[in-house]
Amino acid sequence: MVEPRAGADAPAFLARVAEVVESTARHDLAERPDAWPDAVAWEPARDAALYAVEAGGKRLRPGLVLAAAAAADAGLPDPAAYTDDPARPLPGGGTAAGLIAIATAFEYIHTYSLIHDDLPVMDNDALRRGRPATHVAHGVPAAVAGGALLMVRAFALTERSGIPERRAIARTLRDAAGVRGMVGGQALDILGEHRPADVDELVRIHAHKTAALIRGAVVAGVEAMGAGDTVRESARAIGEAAGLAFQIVDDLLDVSSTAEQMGKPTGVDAGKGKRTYPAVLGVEASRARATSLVERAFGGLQAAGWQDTMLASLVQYVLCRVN
Ligand code: GRG
Repeated sequence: MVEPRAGADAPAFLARVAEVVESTARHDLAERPDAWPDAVAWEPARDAALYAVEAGGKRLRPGLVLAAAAAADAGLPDPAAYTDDPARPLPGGGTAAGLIAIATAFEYIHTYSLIHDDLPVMDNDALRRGRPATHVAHGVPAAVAGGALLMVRAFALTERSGIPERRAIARTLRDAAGVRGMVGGQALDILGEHRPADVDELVRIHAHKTAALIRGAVVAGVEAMGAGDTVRESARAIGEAAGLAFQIVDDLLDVSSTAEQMGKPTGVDAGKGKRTYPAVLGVEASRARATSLVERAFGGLQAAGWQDTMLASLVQYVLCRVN
């Protein structure tokens, strides 16, 4: 059996992704949408949105868009080819710049969810990505509006990406972000807080709340390459397994890491009545489950012939990350 790529190159790639996502966001958010009613309302929302995007983060979701695209692009070993040359033509039509716009759209949806998740009416967290949460730095109204702005601009970026498959990608993004995905999972999570959960319920919550967007990022990457149903299904299965593993590792890091490492408070899930994998399964069984999900993703990578790609490195990174 061929060993999947070990993942040591993932952090350097994600650092490069961070640069292009931030530069795309700065350029995009500098432009005032025509529909925005007046500059008084626009500027606080834009500033809050930019503050949240520029605060950092691992940039996993945009990294997955680019890495999945590269895997479907005749197994291009290094998706930095896209970040280094935005004019690079893609096999399915469009250019690398369009792919970067779609990657940024996924980061926008993720960042909006973090802004809203931290609000006093939700998790009420004051620290995020190592900085005061957006509502702490910019006030609650601007944080709510900034999150909404990112959600809307995600679809505007997709629409304008020039990628021929952008309508299919917009559907993938919508399903990943909406009630059939992240919003639905958050609702399930909030409505059930302080009630005991079994493992099936945990999987249901996190398949929607966390895994849907990660899976969507992998699917969107191959869709941008004009992939057919078989490749799309491979991407979906890999993204689903990686996304479920990501949340388990997140829960484990809440137990084992410091706030400095994570850039957000740790050790707080239990006190908030959250249903987490370590609480339901214990630490050892949770780690074993995350490992087995990543192995499942590796099986999918190998079956697709993608074991030596950056996508494989990012899947490995999901398990080995320390923040
Ligand atoms: C109103 C019901 C309702 C929903 C609104 C707020 C919201 C939508 C959804 C919450 C989704 C959420 C915050 C899921 C958690 C996913 C997760 C584990 C995030 C951490 O991701 P990282 O570690 O963060 O990739 P960085 O900062 O590195 O980008």
